[in-house]
Amino acid sequence: MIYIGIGANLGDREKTLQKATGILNAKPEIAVVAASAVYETAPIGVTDQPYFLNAVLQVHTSLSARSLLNCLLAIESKFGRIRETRWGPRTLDLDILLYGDAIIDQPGLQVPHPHLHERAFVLAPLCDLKPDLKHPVLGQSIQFLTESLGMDLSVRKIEGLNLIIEK
Ligand code: GSY
Repeated sequence: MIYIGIGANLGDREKTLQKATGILNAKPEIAVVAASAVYETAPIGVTDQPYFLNAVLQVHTSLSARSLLNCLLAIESKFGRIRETRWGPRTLDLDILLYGDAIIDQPGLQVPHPHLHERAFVLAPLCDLKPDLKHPVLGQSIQFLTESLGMDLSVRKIEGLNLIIEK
């Protein structure tokens, strides 16, 4: 199973997450099968920027990891995303977190996502979807990794806000 992290901290963040999920699901080669709750999260990296909305999507796809990445980059640029500042604000961020059990280390494509195990804004929503899933490199479950971060006040689930999945 494939997991994609989705985030936004500029503009109408909720609308962006919803629209991007719809665009992804409208691709014939991709099916979004589940979406986590949406979390409001404190920015990591450059901290002097707006809070993010983050969620995780579970998808099926016939695309290779590289083709999926290219597809995600094309969707990001539709939302006016320019990869200027590495840790800076963005209208939309789409990251491949896990591509089944694949371990990939190529230019521009690292799977599992190299920061997956240390980011509450990824682990908390992923844990909603698949707590028992094992990290392919570390061998530890997503629940274990989430709990290892301790109580994290930087992420807050937004009750009642769910991404709608329509084909
Ligand atoms: O790597 C994803 C972009 N990003 C985020 C994010 O999505 N959420 C939070 N909370 N902080 C972030 N810093 C960066 S860079």
